Amino acid sequence: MTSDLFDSVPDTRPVREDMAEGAVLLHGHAKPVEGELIVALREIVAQAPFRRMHTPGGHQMSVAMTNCGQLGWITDRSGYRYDGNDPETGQPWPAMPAAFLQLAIEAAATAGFKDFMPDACLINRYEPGARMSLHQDRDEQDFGAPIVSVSLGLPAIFLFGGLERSEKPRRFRLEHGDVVVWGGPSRLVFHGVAPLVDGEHSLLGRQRINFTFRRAR
Ligand code: MD6
Ligand code: FE
Repeated sequence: MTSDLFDSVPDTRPVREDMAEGAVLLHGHAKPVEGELIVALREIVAQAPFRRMHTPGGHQMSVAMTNCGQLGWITDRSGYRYDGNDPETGQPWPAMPAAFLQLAIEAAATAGFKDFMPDACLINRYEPGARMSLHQDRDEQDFGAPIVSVSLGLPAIFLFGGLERSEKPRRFRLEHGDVVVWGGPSRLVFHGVAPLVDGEHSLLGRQRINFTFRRAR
């Protein structure tokens, strides 16, 4: 590891940034465990490869997805839902790795949500141009639990709106290692991701990976 002062641009962002009531951005929070996360991700993807699912309206998503944990989020012509099995293989989703679970629980606690115990982790892969349109996460049974979102790889612009779709979203840049935790009054906020700008990340290449941990049931 080189530590030439002139090699790196100092990171002057605050560690903790409040986005809204119940929503906090923890800058660089996942960086200390980036290696463990990436190794575990490779194992998951070997069992349950990324795939581009279809919305109920028949559109193919630009973001490719897979899951780990007891439940996985899926979408197809019949709707959005959680399922214990991967529809591609009929097998249970890969187990949630300990490093994932620990990070999610610890980040939630740091943000003030003490008893978060996720049973689902949706894994999103964005290649250049991929985007996620404004949506609410409302396929979970209990909106009392927060969502923990971990970003790795290329940076993205996260669109963070309000409780009505019409509210103009604010833009937050999410970089490698950033963690967003939201719940409480922000749990049903409309949000999305702007089209990914091409680039090259030193660990992950031309892609952004996002994990969202939820309590689905
Ligand atoms: C993404 N994230 O960052 C998409 N949803 O790739 C989400 O849709 C999301 O980051 C709920 C809570 C946090 C999120
Ligand atoms: Fe979402």
